[in-house]
This record gives sequence, C-alpha cells and structure tokens, in this order.
Amino acid sequence: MRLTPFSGPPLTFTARLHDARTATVIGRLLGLAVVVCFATGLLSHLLQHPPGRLADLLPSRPSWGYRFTQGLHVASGTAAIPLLAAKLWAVYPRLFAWPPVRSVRHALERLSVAVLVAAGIFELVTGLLNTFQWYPWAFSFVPAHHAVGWLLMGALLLHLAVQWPRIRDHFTRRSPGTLALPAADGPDRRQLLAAVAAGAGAVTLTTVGQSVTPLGPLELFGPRSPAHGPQGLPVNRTAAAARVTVASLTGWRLAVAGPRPYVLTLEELRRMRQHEVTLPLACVEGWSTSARWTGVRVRDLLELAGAGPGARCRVVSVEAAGAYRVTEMGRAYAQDPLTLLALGLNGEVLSLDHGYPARIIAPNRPGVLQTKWVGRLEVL
Ligand SMILES: Nc1nc2c(c(=O)[nH]1)N[C@H]1C(S)=C(S)[C@@H](COP(=O)(O)O)O[C@H]1N2
Ligand SMILES: [Mo]
Repeated sequence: MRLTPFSGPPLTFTARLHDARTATVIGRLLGLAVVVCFATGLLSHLLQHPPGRLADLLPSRPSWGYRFTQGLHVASGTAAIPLLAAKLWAVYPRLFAWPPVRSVRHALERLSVAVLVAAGIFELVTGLLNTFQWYPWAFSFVPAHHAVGWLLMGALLLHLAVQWPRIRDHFTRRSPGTLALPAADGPDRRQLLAAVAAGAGAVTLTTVGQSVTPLGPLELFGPRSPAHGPQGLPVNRTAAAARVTVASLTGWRLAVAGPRPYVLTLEELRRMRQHEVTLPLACVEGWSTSARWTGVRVRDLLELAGAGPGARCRVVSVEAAGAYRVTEMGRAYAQDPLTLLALGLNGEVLSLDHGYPARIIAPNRPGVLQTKWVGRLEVL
C-alpha cells in the first residue's frame, strides 16, 4: 500500500500484517462479539423498559434466562475490547491513505467507518465504566448506550455491505480476482492472531467469574465478586445510599392496594404461608449470583387484595428517591409461583442492605427490578 503522511515525504507501507486478511480474520471475531452484545443488550433493554402491552408478554422463565443473557452481554463486550484494539491496529495505516478522498463514494465510505469506530469505542468505554458504576460524563447512561448501540449496528451493516467483496473472498479463501487459494499464513500472522485470541481469552477468563460462579476463583478484574458482601451477596445500592435506616423503618407496614386493600405488619407477613426459592440476582452490570430466598408469594398477596388471575402489579420502595424506587411487573412475573416478597436470604433475616424488611425476588428478571425495602404493592 502506498501511503503519504499528512506532511513529509511519501512512504510505502509494506507490513503484510496490516492487509485485508488480518482485518477480516479479526473482524469476523469482533463482529460476532458485537452482534451477540447488541442482541443481548436489546433483550436487556426490552426486559427493563417493555413498551406498553408487551409487559404482559415477557416470560418469567427460564429463571436463569437474564443471568445468562446479561452475563453474555458483559462478557462479549469485554472480549470485544482487545478485538477492537487489534482490528484498529490492523487497519490504522488506511487512516493516512493518500489522497484522503478519491470520490464521493469514497468519502461516504470513510465517513461510515468514522461513525463505526466512534460508536464502537463509545459503546465499549461506556459499558466498561458502567460495570464499575463510574459515570464520568454528563449524559444519562442507559438511553445513550442504547441509542448508540443502534447507530453502531447500522454502521456495521453498512461496513459489511461495502466490504462484502473482500469478506466473500476471505470465506471462499480466494485471493482477490483469482481462483487460486492463497498461500498458508506465515508464522508472523499466526503469532499475531494467537496473541489477539490469547488477549481476548484472558480478559474473558479473568472477568466472567462475576457471573459464572465456578470460574469465580479466576476472577481478577470483575468489579464485584459475587461472593463478597453481606449474606454472601454483593450490594449495589446500600441502605445508607438510599437513606433507609432502622429508625426510618419503625412502624413499617406493607400496604397492598387493589379492589380489597389491606395493610400488614412484618409479624403478620411472617405468619403467612412462607415459600423458599433458589433464584439468581442478576445485576445489569454483569455480576450475578444464586441465593436461597424465603418469603410470601406475590401472587398470594395480590389475590388477597382481590386481584384476578391476570393481574400485574406495581412495587413501591420506602426509599425516598432513586431511579428504581418504583417498578412494575407484568402478568407472568406477578403470577409466577417463584416470585416472592422475600423476608429472608440464605437462611437469615434479610439484612438492611439487601432490602430489609421485604424485597422482591423474581425469576428471569434484571437486578434493577428486584426492588428492595418494599413498602407498597399495587394491583394493576
Ligand atoms: N429500592 C431499590 N431497590 C433496588 C435498587 C435500588 O437502587 N433501589 N437497586 C437494584 C439493583 S441495581 C440490584 S443489582 C439489586 C441488588 O440487590 P442486592 O443489593 O441485595 O444485591 O437491587 C435492586 N433493588
Ligand atoms: Mo443492578
């Protein structure tokens, strides 16, 4: 490839490793990671913000569903970081191609690559920092990460369309323009690709333990190790951060609103029929862990308030302010026998940080919707 830097004499870029084959081999791995990340991210968004009537169609099974898909979302996004770095390294000489613009078509092509790269970096950086709950920016994470995800997917499709001839040559293992098979890859390319694969494998192995419990001992960089925290479970928002104190809970009652509204003390709740379920708490930030929960079935509480079999419900926390103070659950969740208003965790009374005196635990549900410090249920 003949190249000219922005200033200075023209130079010829000869390194073979920056050729189309390297770009395509790394690109297909990166593309796979990005597509998996996008699909699981959309699913997560849908579960958290179901549009209108769809709320009742969301399934509460399999109970481990969200744990799996969100674990995959964060793992594929994490693996995409070294892959994107390698891909950019493979193609960066093109940034200095001369002349910078050859035609309108070429200009549009370069513009689409600029959008692709910018959106990709934005998604991976904001996603990574979100797993650390670090938000050094002024915009709101969820809408921005969601919108740029679509932008990235659009730019990726355009890129695949533009690069299609090269991708096809790669998969049919044909050198461009000929029917001959290319020579086998030399040791330099094999080394490069092995290093990229090792890098992606290493970051995955050292973070995925946050959601895959058996790999927990390998976890080095996952921000929240699921084994740490009171009662064997991490805490995202502490009672102190939510300004919930033992004093503020004196006189706590559970109010259930519906056709036959009623109020229960904690003692009365404890005298109701108790159930035990083993369900994961799966945080949208990627960590998840399974626990034993005991408490009263939400559907029993709703039925006592005169709710019909198709009822949905709204859950209100006593927390004074916070994005997750009020949540809603569709029919499948509200009626699932595994959905509890939990009073106990792993054989103990819920700790204040885990939502004492009562919290929601439901199957196949994002952690953000497992409302803590519940004070009120409303039949919808
Ligand atoms: N009222 C209330 N409930 C909440 C939250 C919150 O901020 N306020 N955070 C949620 C989030 S993001 C998660 S992951 C889980 C974590 O539960 P844990 O702290 O018991 O592990 O609680 C959820 N319940
Ligand atoms: Mo969370």
